[in-house]
Amino acid sequence: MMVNKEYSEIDKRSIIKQYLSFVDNKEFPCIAAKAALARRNVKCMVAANMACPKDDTDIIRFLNEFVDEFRSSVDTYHSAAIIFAGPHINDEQISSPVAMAVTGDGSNRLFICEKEGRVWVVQNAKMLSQPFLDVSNQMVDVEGGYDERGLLGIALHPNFKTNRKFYVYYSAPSRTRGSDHKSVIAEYQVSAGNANTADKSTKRVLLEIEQPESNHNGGDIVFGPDGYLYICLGDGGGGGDKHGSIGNGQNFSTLLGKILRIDVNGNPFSVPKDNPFVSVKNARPEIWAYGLRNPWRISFDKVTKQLFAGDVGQNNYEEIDIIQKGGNYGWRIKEGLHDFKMPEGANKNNLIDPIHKYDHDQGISVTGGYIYRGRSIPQLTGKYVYGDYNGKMWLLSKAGNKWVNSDLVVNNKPGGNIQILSWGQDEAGELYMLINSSGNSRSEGSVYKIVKK
Ligand SMILES: [Ca+2]
Repeated sequence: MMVNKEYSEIDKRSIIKQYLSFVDNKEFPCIAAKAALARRNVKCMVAANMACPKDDTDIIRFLNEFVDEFRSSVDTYHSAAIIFAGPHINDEQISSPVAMAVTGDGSNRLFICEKEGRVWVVQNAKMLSQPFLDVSNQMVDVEGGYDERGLLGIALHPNFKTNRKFYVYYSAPSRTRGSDHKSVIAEYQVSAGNANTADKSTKRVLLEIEQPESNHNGGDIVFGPDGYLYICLGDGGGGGDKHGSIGNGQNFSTLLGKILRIDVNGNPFSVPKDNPFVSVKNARPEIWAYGLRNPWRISFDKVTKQLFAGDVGQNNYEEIDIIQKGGNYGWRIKEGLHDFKMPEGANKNNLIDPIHKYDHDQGISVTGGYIYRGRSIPQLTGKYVYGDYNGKMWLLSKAGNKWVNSDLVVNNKPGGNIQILSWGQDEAGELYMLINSSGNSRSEGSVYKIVKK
């Protein structure tokens, strides 16, 4: 079914109403497609041929054609999910909150990582006065404003409730020639006598990765539903994946430009036997997926168990990927869907395209989020909520085998220039947005909960 331009001057809104009423009457199963159309009936600028779609395939094709046409003809549209942010957890003490973890022990505590090296506990929307952990003296000096190094990730052991173990990713000084710093994955335990303090004497280093540049460090660490730890590493930085003869993203002998999967219950860790490259010669066995530039924030959907990643682009395209075992996500062969710089000998077959990409007229650096699985905002259920460093927020809705993007409209979004640094998800599946607000002398960090209006 084609968008019919002959209709472009007639009452477009009524066409859409007819279409939706058809959908309603037939109890059409494609709820996502219907919702996507509904969101766009506020300002309709295109007409559509109203021959009735007969099945899911038709409605999805109709929708995709409609959406493409619509996007090129209209500058604003509205999301069905009208929500707002609050309560404000903290405005004074946190600077650059970049990661959040929850315990799963029913305490509803949030562990918030400050890039400069401290972890704070938030309980009942109040931040405790003493940090849970401070690793700043083991780190490189990190700028509070723009610096891609720092305390970048935290993950609590699946058996945290009984073994009190957790893991952090931070940027430490390196004496290795050619290194700017090294990424460290370390284990700690919570103090036996105080659930809100880490015992620094329990530190155990699992992995150290030399970093040739200060940027593109990935840094998110997340336990999968399989109990293994997934670790994000960028391509080594510097721009254009320029290190080595073929860059790092397509090079199996380095952990850079990859998502790793390890078993933390080893000495210092072990590699799961079913990792995809364990029997490939000269390949690092920790690799789970490759061809990534700077995976910045990953998450597992609580229901489908799929792994979502935001992969930060070079100069033109940001992307969202669903990460599969052994998958090649294309960098530096491609940036988004477009050719970038083909490394000699690289395999350009079987690249996995992003489920969504956007141009740099929309944003500058993607911040991967979560599939919403909370209860308080049913309109968001099953949708991937994410954002950009420039402060924009979107959601991706699945329509057939495609993901359709729309603006996430937030009622009382914090004012001024905000940078979305990260997202969090609590035990109940509710979402949090971790931001910096610039404009002051120091970057002020805040954590917002996304709640229903
Ligand atoms: Ca890619």
